[in-house]
Amino acid sequence: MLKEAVYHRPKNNYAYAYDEKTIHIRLRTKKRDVSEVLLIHGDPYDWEGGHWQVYRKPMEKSGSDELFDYWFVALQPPYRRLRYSFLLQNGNEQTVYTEKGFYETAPLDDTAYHFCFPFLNSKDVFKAPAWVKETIWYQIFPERFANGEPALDPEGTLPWGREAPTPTNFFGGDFQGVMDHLDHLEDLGVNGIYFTPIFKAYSNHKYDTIDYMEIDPQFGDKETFHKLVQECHKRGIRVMLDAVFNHSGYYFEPFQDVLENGTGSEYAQWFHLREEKVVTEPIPNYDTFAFVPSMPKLNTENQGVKDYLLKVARYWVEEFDIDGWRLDVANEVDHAFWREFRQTVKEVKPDAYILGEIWHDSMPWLQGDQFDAVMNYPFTNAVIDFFAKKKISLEQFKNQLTHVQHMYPVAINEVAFNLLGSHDTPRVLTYADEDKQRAKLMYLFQLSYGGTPCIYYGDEIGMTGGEDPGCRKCMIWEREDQDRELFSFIQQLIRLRKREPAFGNDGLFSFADLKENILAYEKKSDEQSLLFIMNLTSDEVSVGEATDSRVLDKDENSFANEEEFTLSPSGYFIIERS
Ligand code: ARE
Repeated sequence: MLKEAVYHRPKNNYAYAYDEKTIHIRLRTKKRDVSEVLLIHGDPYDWEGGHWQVYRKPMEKSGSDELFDYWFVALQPPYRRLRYSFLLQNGNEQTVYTEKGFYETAPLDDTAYHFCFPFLNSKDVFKAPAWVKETIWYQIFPERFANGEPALDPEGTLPWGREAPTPTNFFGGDFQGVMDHLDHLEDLGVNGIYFTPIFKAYSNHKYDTIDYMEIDPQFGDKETFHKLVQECHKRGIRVMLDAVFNHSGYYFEPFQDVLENGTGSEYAQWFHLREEKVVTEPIPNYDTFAFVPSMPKLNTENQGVKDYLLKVARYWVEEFDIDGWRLDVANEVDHAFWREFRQTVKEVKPDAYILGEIWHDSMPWLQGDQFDAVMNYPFTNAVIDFFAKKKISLEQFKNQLTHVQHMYPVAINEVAFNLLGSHDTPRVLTYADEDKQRAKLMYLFQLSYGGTPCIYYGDEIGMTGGEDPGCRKCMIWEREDQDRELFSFIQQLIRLRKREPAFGNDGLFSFADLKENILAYEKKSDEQSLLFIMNLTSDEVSVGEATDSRVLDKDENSFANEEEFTLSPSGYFIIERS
């Protein structure tokens, strides 16, 4: 056994409270190195006749990545306290892994040897809003969704969709446009909208805020926004806004003051200035987002900045009843600020969703005191690299996805924001070389996976587009130019996710080994067991299955008996096992 590969550390993703009664424990071992793991556990104060009362519970292998196997067990300690170690076995080999190292047998005369989960305090349980698990998001880039009120168009607005998007051009999308098309969203079946920024800003993307307390005039006013939120809520659609708190825009008043008065400005401490006089060229002498001079980084340690931004955070929730905040460049802002942010928002609306934009491992922000979830780009990358770019093998895909699953506690995975693309990436169909069948398999995978999936506007009707700004084309509203077949396909998947118990978060995901090069995975809930099979090879493949299974008929949306399935290239089956 390779002891060097064995790893466990309480809290974080290895030992955490799943709910008020349940503790989840995970262990990592070298891949295929250990055949059985038992959790040796007990209450630290439970001694009888000089003997510590311990119990053994088998752990299950919950998955493997490239180098490691992961083991899992859930338990409900009666007094909510736990000391534990791991008994690892492989054939005749056996070792006990404790907090103090490895032993031949468990040192049961002293609980100090063992890993410690001191107490399951309710307050520490990670609790994301329950509704998020049932939510299917739709991301709208407001400038490009629909122009419903031409009177608001900024100067130089171009005719809708007539030209390619550039970093600076405008097409006049607005709130009225969104309201005019809520039927489209309802028809698709989504029940959450994530809007990229809507506050007064200079650019077309609005990530360079001028005033966080105002709606950008090209979109409408507060009244229109209020109406929009209400219209969405009437249809059971939640609304999430983008909070760009890492930096302001160039025309944000405090920054204008700083440009004029340098370190003498009353707002000097709101930013990170490096010299008395502030210059933007050749490179800015103040901190910015990336090296973008028009995005000066805000000093979120400064009381004035904090007061202002927290007021903003509260205002839009309290006055407009929004349901969530997506936090831009979330990992470049200090943790203390986000803790206050969470308290502020949850005070007004306890079940508001707080979603950080972080593309990397985000455990430090997901301890329950800052975010509810992050944009799950590691999921995105694995799916894109496998299905669309064909850059990684099936084996590598499984490894990567299993790795992502084990990066976070289960409760966090259930609300992870699982996207295939966004306004920052090429579109799904473009990534897939416009191979629609492949794109369909990606949607099938995304929508049958846990978490909270998000569809980027226009992807559902087959829009294409490369890197920013290519991915920000105007939404196509002429029905004859929309791919309605793709729309129906995604609509159907959303229906299944809502209807079939194991399709969404209630189904426990696990990969299945069916046939080489065939992607197969199971989703199991108490009520249902579904098997998903996809053929990503360029050959026809036949796959056998028991006759008492029911196959999801793609056209009629019903189940029928089949004996053996032939999968064409990019073909798939969803089977309900009885
Ligand atoms: C503009 C140009 C781009 C150019 C960029 C940099 O359009 O072509 O590359 O400038 O000079 C907003 C606008 C963008 C605009 C940008 C700057 O939407 O169009 O780009 O402002 O003016 C990292 C961050 C992540 C960030 C991405 C873009 O970690 O937070 O970069 N995403 C948010 C928003 C953006 C927004 C901003 C931040 C700024 O979602 O839309 O941009 O407010 C790797 C890294 C990640 C990296 C990721 C993408 O995986 O690990 O850290 O994300 O790639 O680059």
